[in-house]
Amino acid sequence: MNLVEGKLKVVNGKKVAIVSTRWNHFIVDRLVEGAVDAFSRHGGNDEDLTHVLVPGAYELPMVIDQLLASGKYDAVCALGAVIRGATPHFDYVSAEATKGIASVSLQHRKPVSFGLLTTDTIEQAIERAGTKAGNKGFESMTVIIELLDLYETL
Ligand code: INI
Repeated sequence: MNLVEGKLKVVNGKKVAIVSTRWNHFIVDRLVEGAVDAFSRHGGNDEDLTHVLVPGAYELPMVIDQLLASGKYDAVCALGAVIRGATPHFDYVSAEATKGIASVSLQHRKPVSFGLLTTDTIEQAIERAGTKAGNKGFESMTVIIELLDLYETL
């Protein structure tokens, strides 16, 4: 049996963009720190990493689309936090962001990881941003690193 899998080592020269939201920046900035940490600790060079800020999660897909259409990036790590609170806005924003992120990845045939927290409370988001449930930004970047290597093989 042939096993095909990606290695957890940054493929040399691959350009990665982190796209993160200003919304909930107190939490999302921790995800960005985790993603940058994962990139450098898996052998990535600082000059191969670009950070792009967008207003909110709703804008993630359209900006990722622009970045991938430019041909300058091999993969995108999308980071944000949509927190339910007391508004139905949550459902619209999180649904559009989720669908859009999956869709741009398929459309451009490039890895885009889903580092968007969708939680009921701020506490749940904080738990996933470098406290008791780890750091989803770090995890999202390790997914990108694995997929870049896997796509090279495929
Ligand atoms: N954007 C977020 O990234 N997180 C949220 O929790 C959020 N809530 O709750 O409304 C949010 N809304 C803004 C939205 O993403 C757009 O930026 C805005 O609607 C303008 O298009």
